[in-house]
Amino acid sequence: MNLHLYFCPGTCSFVPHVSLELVKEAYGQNFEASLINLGKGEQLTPEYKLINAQGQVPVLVADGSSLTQVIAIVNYLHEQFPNAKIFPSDPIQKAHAISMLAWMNNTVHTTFTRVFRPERFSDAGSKDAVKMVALETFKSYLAEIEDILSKGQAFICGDQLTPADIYALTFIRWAGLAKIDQQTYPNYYKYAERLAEIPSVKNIMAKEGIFLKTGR
Ligand SMILES: N[C@@H](CCC(=O)N[C@@H](CS)C(=O)NCC(=O)O)C(=O)O
Repeated sequence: MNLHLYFCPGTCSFVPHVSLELVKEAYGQNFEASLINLGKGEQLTPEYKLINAQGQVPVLVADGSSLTQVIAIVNYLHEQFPNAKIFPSDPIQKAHAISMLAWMNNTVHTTFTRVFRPERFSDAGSKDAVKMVALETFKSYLAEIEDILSKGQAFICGDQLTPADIYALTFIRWAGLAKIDQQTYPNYYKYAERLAEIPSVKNIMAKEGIFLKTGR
């Protein structure tokens, strides 16, 4: 089948990018990946808007059908390629993993968007305040993740890697980019180091040209 991902390095599209690598490892199913440079506004071109009218990455075009939203994409890949073990096969464990992923996507991520692009959520006079409040809220979410990981489990939802882990890795990278000291979260950082050595994750980090350590 034909799978084509539109991604931007280090953004949330990293999550389905790693899922596609798991599919490739398990099934030998290749995928194409096209880089959309968000910094240059390539997500806003008329050509890209035909692929995703919302002007965002990720998009997965699967046999001509354009899928958007991280959760929908990774769930589709899991259903289509169960042996890639993108989610646990047990329904309740899978539901827990989707719950964690949804919190990351609709709460943690959207908070960080206010740190990175406060001008979209404020007028000129309130931009710095919006950014400051969002930064503190984002840190509180990082602390929640640190708390989960301090309990000694291998992955955020137990003993299996899920897309929530890849999102967590994305957030600790974003933390460094926002000049938050990544070492404030020692269990989280050690876990992220371990994740970055998993072959599928390592391959996609190399392909996107991204590193765990960001900021100073
Ligand atoms: N809820 C969306 C979030 C997508 C999203 O926020 N993508 C960001 C990159 S992390 C983006 O494309 N931003 C471009 C822009 O906002 O101009 C999803 O799950 O796909």
